[in-house]
Amino acid sequence: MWNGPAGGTTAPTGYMRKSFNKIPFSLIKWPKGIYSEGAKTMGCQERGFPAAAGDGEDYREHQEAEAVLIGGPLAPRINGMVRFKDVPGGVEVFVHVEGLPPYQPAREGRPPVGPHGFHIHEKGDCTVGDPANPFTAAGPHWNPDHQPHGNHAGDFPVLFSNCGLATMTFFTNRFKVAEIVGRSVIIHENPDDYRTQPNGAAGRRRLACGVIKRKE
Ligand SMILES: [Cu+2]
Repeated sequence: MWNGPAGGTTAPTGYMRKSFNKIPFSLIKWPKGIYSEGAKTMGCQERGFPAAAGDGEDYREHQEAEAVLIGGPLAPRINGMVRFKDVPGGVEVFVHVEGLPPYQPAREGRPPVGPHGFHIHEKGDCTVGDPANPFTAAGPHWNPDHQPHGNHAGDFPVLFSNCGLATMTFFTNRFKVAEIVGRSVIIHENPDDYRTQPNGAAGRRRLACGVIKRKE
């Protein structure tokens, strides 16, 4: 539920919800070989991407998962959905979140509110815990290949709030859906700097959490 800006007009929430549910994943048709030269120079072919994207993949094994994001005590108006779909060479991620807090610039040594750090965290546990520092049960960023922060498999682009609404679609070749089921997605209060180690300034306080569940 998105209540609209204070004293403002009501957003067409019903419309957004309805249209969101109807949006299919925009299955990318990877033109064979179109990226192969670039991939060679970038060392991406060891990962089987993208020249060989889809080659040898069994499409019957392609999976989908979903996390319903619920705001915690610091941002109770947040609700949203993240969908994950296996596509050739990786996963397509589709995000729709409403009720994000208004942007506030950093001032007097306090960090800004928004754009919002956004990641997969290790544990699928959205227990609120301490209301002043919620969702710590979700653990750290999911980082299966021990990369520095900024290159964690679970490091996602930040969410920009547009009067509380953020939508985003992106592709990642860092995992398949089967690897993230049972983990969680977290929205943070602050932006991610993508470099503080291990994930210090990755948007400290946690606003919303959702457990990633397989979609049948
Ligand atoms: Cu995070």
